[in-house]
Amino acid sequence: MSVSTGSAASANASTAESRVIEPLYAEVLRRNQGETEFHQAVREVLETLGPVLAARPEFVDARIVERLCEPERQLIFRVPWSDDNGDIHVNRGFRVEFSSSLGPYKGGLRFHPSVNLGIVKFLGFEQIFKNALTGMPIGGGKGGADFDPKGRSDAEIMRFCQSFMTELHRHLGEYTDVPAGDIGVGGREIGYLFGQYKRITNRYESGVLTGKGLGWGGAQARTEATGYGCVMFTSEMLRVRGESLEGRRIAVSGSGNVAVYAIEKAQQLGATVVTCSDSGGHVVDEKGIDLGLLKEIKERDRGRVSDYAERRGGSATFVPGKGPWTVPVDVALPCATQNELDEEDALALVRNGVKAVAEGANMPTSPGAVRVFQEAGVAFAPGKAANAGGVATSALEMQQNASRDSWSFAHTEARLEEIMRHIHDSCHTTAERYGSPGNYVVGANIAGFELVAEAMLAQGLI
Ligand code: NDP
Ligand code: 2IT
Repeated sequence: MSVSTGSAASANASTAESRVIEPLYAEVLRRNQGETEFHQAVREVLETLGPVLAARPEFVDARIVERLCEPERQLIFRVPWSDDNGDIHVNRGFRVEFSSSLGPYKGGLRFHPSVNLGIVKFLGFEQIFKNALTGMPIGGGKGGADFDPKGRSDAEIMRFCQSFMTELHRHLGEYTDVPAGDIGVGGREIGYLFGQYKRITNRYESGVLTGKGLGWGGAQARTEATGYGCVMFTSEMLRVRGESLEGRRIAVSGSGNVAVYAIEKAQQLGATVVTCSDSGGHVVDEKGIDLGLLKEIKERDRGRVSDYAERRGGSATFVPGKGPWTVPVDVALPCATQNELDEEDALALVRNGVKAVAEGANMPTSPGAVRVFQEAGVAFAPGKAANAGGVATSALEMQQNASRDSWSFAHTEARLEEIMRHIHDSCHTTAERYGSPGNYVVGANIAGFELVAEAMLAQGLI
């Protein structure tokens, strides 16, 4: 495929924008009212597709973008459960099966009180392009519930997961739809969900869920993969600029699965992570985060980062109520949740000399903040590229399940590294090819879109 360059190309791209993209976005707003995060995710992708639609009119004729903005299937269901006192609660469960062009629907489940249809759709939409970028045979989907796991006992979590799966199981299958974890869903929840799926279906179908325990079908390095992959991607961005992570100061937000393993890999590569956070505030530890202590508090005790400051003693302070973005650092890795880093935060980071920002979370950086980074020449990696290591390793887990095999940690981590390098390079070269060198947002969106669009064209009007 060839792409025309120069002013003719940009004129074509802006024609495609006004003829195709603007009316399409207006239609997305009209049909999905109130779903602000979904609007934001769609807008960010549409804004970058002008050049590829100008170069490939067959994508426009086949209405690929319109079809991609409408999920293939959306499921919403009641999840009733009883707490330890016997009181009954009713939550709302979701699974949005967005695109199966490249493989079975694949994407995590989020349990958080903020979950609603718009959030699940934004996550599912992003997942289509992210999963395409991995080069693995996986389509895009996402799900979850507006259930708040905080403060719930193991028995309550188990009953909730069982009720959730009692409804969802009929829509899943290793060739159909394969969920995994996300916010509020980790190894414990995947265990309860898998157990209930197995019981209802009477099938030991390992490949129906990923993020399983290592003794029963889980993959080495899946727990670490998202955080590790995000740091590997950052390292590649710096390498292109003739720099490295060694000796760098890093800010990580969040202290969950993605954050903890981003910290671990950053430390392995010789960087110092000086801050991390949770929804209560952030800790600053000038000696560098003590990862053993953080894991004990977060993974064993399900505690707070304020406990970290207390237990760490002298070197750490807890700052309640705000994110970590005013701490001077070279690299920022937002690894908590959507829209957690706004324009003001971005300006503070730029003032303090930040060189690279990579999204471990999904859409943590507001559109205004992305602009601030790009205008300041900061290397910026969008989540659909930088956090794709998690889902890529899920696909490696599915591969092992399909062949009833299990690989070593070193082998799996090496595969992850290869995949992250491949994603980096395809974003980088695609951005260059379409006239936006160094713009990883353009590169990720177009590279992911091209793969999905080609498959949709080949598979006919479905
Ligand atoms: P966890 O539940 O393990 O951790 C989430 C962390 O983010 C916690 O520290 C939590 O703090 C914080 N957080 C959540 N919501 C908010 C909020 N509204 N405001 C401030 N802080 C918040 O989730 P993960 O680490 O798995 O997920 C983090 C991000 O990474 C999400 O955006 C997720 O979609 C994305 N992601 C996850 C992947 C995975 O494999 N797990 C793969 C790719 C992306 P608190 O405990 O106080 O709520
Ligand atoms: O956002 C994500 O990519 C995830 N939560 C992981 C999805 C998966 O299927 O591993």
